[in-house]
Amino acid sequence: MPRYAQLVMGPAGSGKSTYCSTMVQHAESLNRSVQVVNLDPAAEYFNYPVMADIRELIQVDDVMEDDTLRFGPNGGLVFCMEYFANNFDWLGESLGHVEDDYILFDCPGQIELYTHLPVMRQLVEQLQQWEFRVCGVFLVDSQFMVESFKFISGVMAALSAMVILEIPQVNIMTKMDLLSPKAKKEIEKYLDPDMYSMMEDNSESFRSKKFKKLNKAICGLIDDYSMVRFLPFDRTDEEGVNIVLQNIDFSIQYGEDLEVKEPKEVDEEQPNLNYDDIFQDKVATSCKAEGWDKRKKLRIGGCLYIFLPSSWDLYVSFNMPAYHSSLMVPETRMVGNIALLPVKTQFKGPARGDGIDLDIIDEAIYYFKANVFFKNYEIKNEADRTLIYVTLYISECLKKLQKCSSRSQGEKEMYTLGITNFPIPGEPGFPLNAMYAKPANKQEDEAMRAYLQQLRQETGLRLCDRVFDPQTDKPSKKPPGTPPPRSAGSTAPP
Ligand SMILES: Nc1nc2c(ncn2[C@@H]2O[C@H](COP(=O)(O)OP(=O)(O)OP(=O)(O)O)[C@@H](O)[C@H]2O)c(=O)[nH]1
Ligand SMILES: [Mg+2]
Repeated sequence: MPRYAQLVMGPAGSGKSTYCSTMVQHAESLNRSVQVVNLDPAAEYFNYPVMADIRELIQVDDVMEDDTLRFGPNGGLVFCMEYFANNFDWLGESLGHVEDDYILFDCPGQIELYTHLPVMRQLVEQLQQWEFRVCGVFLVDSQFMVESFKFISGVMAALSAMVILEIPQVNIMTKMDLLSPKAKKEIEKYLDPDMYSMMEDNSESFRSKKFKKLNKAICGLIDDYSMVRFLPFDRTDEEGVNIVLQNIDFSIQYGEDLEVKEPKEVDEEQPNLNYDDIFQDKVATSCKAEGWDKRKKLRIGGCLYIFLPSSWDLYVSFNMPAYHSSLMVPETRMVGNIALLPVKTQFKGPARGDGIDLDIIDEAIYYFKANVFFKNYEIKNEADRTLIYVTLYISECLKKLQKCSSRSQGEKEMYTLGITNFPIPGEPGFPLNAMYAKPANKQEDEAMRAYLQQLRQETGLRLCDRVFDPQTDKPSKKPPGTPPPRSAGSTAPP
């Protein structure tokens, strides 16, 4: 069984230790066990129980007081970390070997560790030998990121760690709770940055014209390869903390065995079963057994169910026919076996379709109520796969939106969810791998990610239009989509 680790990195004071204690508390609330190892030999205070502490091996103060070494604080720390790299046995003994364990490593803040010193890379390799799947979590303080040139240097620091460590990395902007409402609005554009337009908008804030070309080249490189994105982290916002944890879990495939269950075929031989009871019962017992906080999808004997918040009243009859997309035409582009259908949207991505009347998101919203609870949905063409993806995503959005008290809060939630790094077909966390083909190559991988993100962002925005009452700004609680009054099996929306 694999083991899981987060390497919590970032500049001094960026909030690494606070992040670790917030994550431990959050994991406890989910009934999950997450433990922390302090790897900062200069740490004076942290607010979490440690399973191991590097200061038992070596401390910066002792090194600085040593008359033969004569190090200052920074040199002393580097010495400690090198000593640590030569004594990984100490860590191995402290960690022991527990299957399925999940450990956060609270690292020191010296930036040299993530730019050119080999110790963090050696640590990663050692952890991998001990069967850990390691995710880098790079923290930057949001208060220092609200200006373009500071942002670019923050991005470069994060990139440097990515390049050195060569592991999945999730970048996080911390201390979001400290930003003023104006700064919060401002920072949104830095989370998933469009570097070219940032460069244009802020050209006067770059101090020297001399470096304009260089800055432009760096911005272009970052933008072209979508190399750095940030997730916001507000320690007071439980939902936001959960999004961060989910992103990291996806990147190290934590819980891949927990996602979709295939219980025994029960319904075929027993035609008079009460499906409602089976569904409720299965959801309740599975959620409890796995310590899940949700659960959204569940398979029972070949049927896919999506669990929704009860307040949305989205239950539809078990025998409701499934509705199919009418948008498949012969020249439709594909990514994997998903139709890359054009979408009416302002979000960037490969499928901006201007002037089209009805798009796949319209269809998915329209048929949502009917399709969300379907039996044996038969995929008739590649556009149906796009439809199913959007349908599943709508159910995720509704769970979030029902907790939002205003449209602006809803839009914010939808933005964050839209840019979340969900797994794509072929990756272990993707729930419908049996029906979806993984991308054939790197280009297709990039196109698929970009398309699915574009779909998510536009879907979230359109749901806000439907969910929030323009008069009261409150959720209207009307479910999106109503099954059209037509005969079973009909496929085209009006
Ligand atoms: N309001 C607020 N304060 C935070 C947050 N995260 C950290 N802080 C504060 O920022 C300071 C530094 O936080 P730490 O968690 O110690 O940062 P660190 O990255 O571990 O620092 P070093 O280990 O010294 O590099 C402390 O005073 C924290 O209370 C946050 O999300 N919100
Ligand atoms: Mg710390």
